[in-house]
Amino acid sequence: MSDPAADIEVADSVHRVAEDIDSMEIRGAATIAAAAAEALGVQAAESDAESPAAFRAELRAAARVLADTRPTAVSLPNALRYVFRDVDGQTVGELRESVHGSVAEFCDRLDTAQNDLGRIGANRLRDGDTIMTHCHSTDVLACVEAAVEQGKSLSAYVKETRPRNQGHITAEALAEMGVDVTLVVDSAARRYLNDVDHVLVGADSIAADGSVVNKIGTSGLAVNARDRGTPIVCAAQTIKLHPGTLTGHTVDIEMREEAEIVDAETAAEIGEPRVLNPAFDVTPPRYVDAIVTERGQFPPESIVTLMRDLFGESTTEPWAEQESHE
Ligand code: RI2
Repeated sequence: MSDPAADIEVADSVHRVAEDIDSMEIRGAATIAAAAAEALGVQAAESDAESPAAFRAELRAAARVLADTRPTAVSLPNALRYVFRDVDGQTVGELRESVHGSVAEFCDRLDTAQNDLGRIGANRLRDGDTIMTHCHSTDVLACVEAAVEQGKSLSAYVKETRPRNQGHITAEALAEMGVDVTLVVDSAARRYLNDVDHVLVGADSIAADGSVVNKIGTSGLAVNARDRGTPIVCAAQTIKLHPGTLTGHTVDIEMREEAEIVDAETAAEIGEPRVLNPAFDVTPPRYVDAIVTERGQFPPESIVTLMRDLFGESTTEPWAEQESHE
């Protein structure tokens, strides 16, 4: 039996965005969400579908290509869901317009949410405080930027975040804001936690029980921070809330290539060990002091109320519908 979905045309530029997300040229949960939404806009612009049904089928196929890239950051399917929710029209032209409108509105909301979240997170930070960061999170940086704009002077221990060293991006961004930056290897974090007032991390997904799914190494940092009595705060827009976890689904943890950890030659030299490269881990809610969103600050255990408000029980994937010849 032939697969009707295989005949559906997806724009080359959508495939390129998907490849860039997969290879982490485009990375960070919020950035991935914006890129995926914009890619749907490009699909709509470049489509030469002759019927509304064909146009919709192409849009679904484009969304599937994007959704299949990285499994952990729920901002990606949440972005696709958002765009699909508002697509409406009787003609291809009307549908195209409505995709563009929906994408623009989504990207505006992302920017506004990050600014609002930043102002709320900044209230936790006092003049002279020292933070510790893990990985690179634009939601975390928004909090620091807002605090700096309020005239607060801050210092930061920045964990390098093996294997991809996204800590370097954070170090550069914080230095540009005028923060006094110290870069440390991941395993040095505990040594410096006594000098730290707040651990600030982002999230790729937040589960209904308040667990924070974030870059590998977050959970160890949180346990150490709790041991030292240092508050750990997660900055995450509501697009990081994982609606599937309301109905018992778990969050997939992305496993990446061995080569990110050890090259083939070194692997051969050291006896070809099995290599595991999980990109994320899960920090249980008891190790998290607060989740800062654009809707306010929440204890992790109460995030479920916000999730129900925002998503209900809806976990639909409109792009996953079976294709048929129309
Ligand atoms: P923002 C990143 O994942 C990090 O885990 C970071 O904390 C998270 O996305 C959120 O990023 P990756 O894409 O949305 O580097 O706050 O694997 O920018």
